[in-house]
Amino acid sequence: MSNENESNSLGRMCGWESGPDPSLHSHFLSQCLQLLIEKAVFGGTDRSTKVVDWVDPEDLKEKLDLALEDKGVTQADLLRRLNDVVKYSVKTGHPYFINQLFSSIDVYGLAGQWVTDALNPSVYTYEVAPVFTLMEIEVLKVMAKFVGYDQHDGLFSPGGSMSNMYGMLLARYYRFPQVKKRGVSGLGRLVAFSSIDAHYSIAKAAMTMGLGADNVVLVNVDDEGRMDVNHLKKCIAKSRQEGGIPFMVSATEGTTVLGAYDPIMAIADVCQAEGLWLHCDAAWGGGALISNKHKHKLTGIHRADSITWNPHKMLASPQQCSVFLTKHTGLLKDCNSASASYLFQKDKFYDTVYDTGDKHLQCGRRADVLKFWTMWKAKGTEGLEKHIDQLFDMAHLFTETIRKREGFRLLMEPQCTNVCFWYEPPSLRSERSNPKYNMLLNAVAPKIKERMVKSGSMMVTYQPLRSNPNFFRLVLQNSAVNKDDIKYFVDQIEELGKDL
Ligand code: ABU
Repeated sequence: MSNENESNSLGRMCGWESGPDPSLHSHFLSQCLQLLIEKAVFGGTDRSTKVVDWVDPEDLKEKLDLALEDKGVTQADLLRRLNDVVKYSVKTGHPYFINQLFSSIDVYGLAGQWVTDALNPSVYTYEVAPVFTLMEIEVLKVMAKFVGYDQHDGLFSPGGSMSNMYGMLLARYYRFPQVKKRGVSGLGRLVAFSSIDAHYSIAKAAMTMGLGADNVVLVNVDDEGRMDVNHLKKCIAKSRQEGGIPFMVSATEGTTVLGAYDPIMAIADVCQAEGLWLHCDAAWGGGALISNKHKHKLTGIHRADSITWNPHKMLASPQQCSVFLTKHTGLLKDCNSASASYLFQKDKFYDTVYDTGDKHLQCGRRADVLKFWTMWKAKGTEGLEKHIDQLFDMAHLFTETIRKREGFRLLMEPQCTNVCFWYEPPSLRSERSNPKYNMLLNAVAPKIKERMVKSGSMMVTYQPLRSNPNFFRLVLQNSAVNKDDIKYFVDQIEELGKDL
């Protein structure tokens, strides 16, 4: 910050008082907002700026002045530190950040996030969060309509992993309600099924809930990464023969790496015949439900007993915003409530049906709904649909671009906005029959990634999968990504890798 700032109120020590005082804090907060607007929001999304200002960890520790000391610093010093936080953080809103299943800055979502933080609510009772309680009910209702549920319950949770665990919790409670009081010891060996490409949170939920990760049976996938339903049937039969008690299947709608959509209708038929709970992890691919053009990918999702759907992924709401929905009304509360008398008093002066907190695992809970509601209100459903359609259009353009470009090879036809591909440098193009070819190709993506991160030119992730050597996964949730950007990604990967 400038010297001029040092000479006004920013030059004072921050002080120990926590209450806001206009004469002490107004200018400081304005400066913080200015920093965020200029350097994080607009600076961080400007194509002429770097996605990341890479510094090795030991050097970054030095630059950040992280030590916490007895004496506080001045407001000007604090602003300098916050400036460094912005400078050295990855600009995940940048159009060239296509590294994870979240990205972009939605300004309306951000405004909602800022309002949430200024109000600092905890959404457990209507008495402390009246607006957010009603807003959650409304947003869940509209999302359930997109799913096709004719009755629903739901909640906002801190991420897709937690939402998936809610699915497993309800599945177990639905079949064995005694678990709530008596615990797991008398239940036998419960077995869940998901595909080998499912998110690791299914295994984590089983670890956390006392089932054990080995009791999540990983079902094979077909050549396009979708759950093999015949193998699912065999796995269920085998598990029963071995004394297991199958109780749920978790289908994935938009797998993390390949973006595959498991066949819901066929899986739902199996679950119906076998008496199993069907959970759909649509954390990533659920966004397609908003698009008339792409919602067919999730045909049959209304048959799921429960669903995970993360607006912070394809719908590009700010982190974090994960929704759990179920068609079984009242089950969340029956399963999770503990009736704390200091929060959920029955003799309140208003209708305590609006004290929704007891159906959650959390007590204190951030109002993740506002950022998403603000975006939706601003853009309308039509705006959200255009956003989704643009993502699929750009993923298609990228696919067609690399299909025609020498040196690029698709791993498979994309189903979602994930596009998985290899870049083969000229030196490898005549080596496909070399027994070391896969080993050599495996080293290409990590090297290109290192170069792109160190230069800050873009960020795209890579991974191996089964016998496939490391390949890139482009993934789009940022509808600011345009045709020029698509060309830039291809050119950039070629430029960084052509000499390898
Ligand atoms: N929840 C899955 C995120 C992993 C990824 O961004 O690839």
